Amino acid sequence: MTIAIATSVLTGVILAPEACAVEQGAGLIADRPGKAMRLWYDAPAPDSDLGWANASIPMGNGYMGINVFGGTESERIQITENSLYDWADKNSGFKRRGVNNFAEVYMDFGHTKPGNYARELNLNEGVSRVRYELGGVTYSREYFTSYPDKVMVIRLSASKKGALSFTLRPTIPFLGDGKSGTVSAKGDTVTLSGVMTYFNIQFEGQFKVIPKGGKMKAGNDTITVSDADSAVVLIAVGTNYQFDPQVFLTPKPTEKLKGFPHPHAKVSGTIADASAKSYEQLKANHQADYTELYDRVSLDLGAKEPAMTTDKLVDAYPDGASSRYLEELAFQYGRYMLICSSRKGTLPPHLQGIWNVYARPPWSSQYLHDTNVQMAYAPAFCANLPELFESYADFFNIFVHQQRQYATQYIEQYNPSQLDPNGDNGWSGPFWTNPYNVTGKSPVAGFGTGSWIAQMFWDYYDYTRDESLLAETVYPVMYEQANFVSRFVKEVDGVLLADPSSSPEQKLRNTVGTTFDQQMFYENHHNTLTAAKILGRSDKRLDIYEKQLPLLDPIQIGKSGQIKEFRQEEYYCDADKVLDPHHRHTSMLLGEYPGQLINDTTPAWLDAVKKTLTLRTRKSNIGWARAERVAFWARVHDGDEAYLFFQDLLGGNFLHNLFNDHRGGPLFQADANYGATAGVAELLMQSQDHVVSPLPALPCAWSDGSYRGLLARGNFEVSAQWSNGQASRVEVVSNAGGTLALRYPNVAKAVIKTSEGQTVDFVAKGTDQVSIETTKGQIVVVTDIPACTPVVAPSNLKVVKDVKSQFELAWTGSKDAATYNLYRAVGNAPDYERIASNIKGTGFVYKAADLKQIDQMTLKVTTVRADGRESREGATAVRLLH
Ligand code: FUC
Repeated sequence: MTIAIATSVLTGVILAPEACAVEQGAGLIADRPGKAMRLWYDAPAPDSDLGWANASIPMGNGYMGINVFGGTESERIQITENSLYDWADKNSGFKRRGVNNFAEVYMDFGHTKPGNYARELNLNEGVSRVRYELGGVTYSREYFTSYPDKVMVIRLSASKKGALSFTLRPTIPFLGDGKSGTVSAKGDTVTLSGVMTYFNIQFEGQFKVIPKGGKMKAGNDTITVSDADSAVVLIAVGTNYQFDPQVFLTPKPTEKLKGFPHPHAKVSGTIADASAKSYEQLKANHQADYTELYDRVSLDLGAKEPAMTTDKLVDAYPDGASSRYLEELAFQYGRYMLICSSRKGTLPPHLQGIWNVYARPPWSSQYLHDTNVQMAYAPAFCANLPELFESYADFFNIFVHQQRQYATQYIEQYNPSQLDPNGDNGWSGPFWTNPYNVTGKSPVAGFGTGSWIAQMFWDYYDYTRDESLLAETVYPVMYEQANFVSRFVKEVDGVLLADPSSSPEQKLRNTVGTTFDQQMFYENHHNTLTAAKILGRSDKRLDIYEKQLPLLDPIQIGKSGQIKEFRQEEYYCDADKVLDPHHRHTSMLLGEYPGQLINDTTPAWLDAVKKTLTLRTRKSNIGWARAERVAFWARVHDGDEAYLFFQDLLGGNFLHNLFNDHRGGPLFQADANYGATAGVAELLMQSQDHVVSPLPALPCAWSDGSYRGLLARGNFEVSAQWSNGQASRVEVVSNAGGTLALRYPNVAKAVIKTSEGQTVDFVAKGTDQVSIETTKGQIVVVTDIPACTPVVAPSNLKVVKDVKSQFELAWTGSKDAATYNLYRAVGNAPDYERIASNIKGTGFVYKAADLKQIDQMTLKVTTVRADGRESREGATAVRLLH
């Protein structure tokens, strides 16, 4: 196989690191460069809100989000700074005040009707470019946003000496309504400064021009460069916001930032530091930082860079021949967006990441914890960017102070007998926050939101296995969350339930023990206890968590064979008339994804997940819900069904600049961008039961390909190469040492060596799983994996002639069957017990002494092929005692 070499298409826009051709089997997958990935267009983005959402190019460094339009008469650069926040008015529809557009910056060139126009965003470099010709001169611009130097850098050049002239014109949008400010120019710098009054936010932006040749002249609020050879523009922005609990604990809005210094000194210092470096130094700093993150993972689905512009590529999907390239691009784009929007020391990504053009952004650009924040961080772990989570972890640690106060209030209100009079009641989960306020509970989502937040912290440890991180950052968050939950749950019929309880966004609210709350509570109690063991902690509360864990009753199977969302549900979605059977939220499945509760060791629950997903249908057109279902289906090993949702997302929700359109409008929400990346990662590699499984749900459409560097639990970096759907090579880098459990059909019959070619000892569990003791830094290479054709399962299982003490089963046979096996799972049991094997026909009469006592059981029949291999899937049916 040859990895495609990208060519510079039509435009002559420079394409940096090009992938080189690598023959199969030659060298490690892990040593190969990533494929050239870029978005490109032959026209600027239209100068409008629609152009912003659909066509502008997003950039960012955590300190600022940037949208570049690429105009030639006038360039427009829109800047977002996530702490610039207006008061969040209520009752005005979903477009509410919140994050406010920081600056609109124009560079006027007056270049009309240029030729050979092209602009691009190169994901390999984290650099954007514009290039066109006019009057025999080629004009070029290069843009990047640097995290280490905290600036945006723009270099403008012309192919002819003295041909570059422009006026830099920064402006403050939405002045007047709660926002005041001025723009003034002096020497080589334009300064934009003002106040957003509700929270008394002082803001400042500086724009420094460094021309080469020509003349420069400052006007009132502009700088004009004439007849220069080239120029560099540096941009730094800031506010007086600080990561300090005071922000959340001070009730009076105007006093939240009291005592924090005006950003002038900080912004001036940033500009001074950056301007002491050459353009090349700044670019090298940026690229060292950016590529260290971006280059960890590559994906090759066999696509070549298409000759069409990215807008046409998006419109052509899914029928176009270049669809694989768009799929690869979407995967890397989510990683790119997370790198732009989630950096330590800066606010985490909100609903729109770090990009907002409005005064009234959708849902205020808040942090919503009933799916959106968690989805933003889903790719951080599996797509090998774990340290980007620090942005959220630091933010959490300033708002948790307020959440502790709420926790005490709620225990007082809902379960006063469990109150700790000294206020040690843990923290309760917020539904939404913004940089200044955090709400308490909301019946829109249950208290499980807190444990879901804690799950991200657990994942941060589980994917990195850094014990000091566990002790300092992760364990306290999980432990305190378990503290709250342990006091909040109430005993009902022998189990411990959330009361009140809701399932996110469902209209049946304030009920008891929703699966959402119970699953999230269960996972956090479980993870807390695991962490305590690792750290050697013991105390009285841990004893309580341990006693409570088996009573948290996380999974209930309904009469349709589904995972119930509500305890009162019998058949799918019958708990109340207000419920929508096609709802975008599928929160009863979060134990399957992104959780770990439902996995390959709980096959009866996995089958119930599949049933639930089938009943939820494909009708929801919401971007993030489609992304989430890619992952849900991937975890039940149905890559083809998952792929349908991925296609729905790319074909139905992705805009020309690959921003996700939440539900038409277009209404940009970043969650599905991050979620698409995570979903693709789940198709290619999973490890929820701490067994590293390469290619667990490969769609047929991706018959050949390779990936490099996906991260598994245990801090194993996994690379794989496959053709005709069959893995030819798997490599695992053990970053933390420890036992590597690896699952792939026939892996125990493969050649397993170190990267130096030494044979590796392993313990086989059947033919499809091996265990290897690894040392830190060791690379395990698996080759010569004997091909395995999956066994076709039977279908259409039915219970017929049921007379209580016995019943008959009938099914449609499989072409692969030598015999069949029959299993049952009683009630809510996670696993099946085998009740018959070696069945020759396609029917079975089942008699058992206990049949009259069992109200509900799930039956499953599987195929056994002549070679002894059993089908992974089976046909299932629910038997109810009538
Ligand atoms: C949740 C979701 C919606 C939307 C909103 C911002 O309420 O249910 O689909 O993403 O957040």
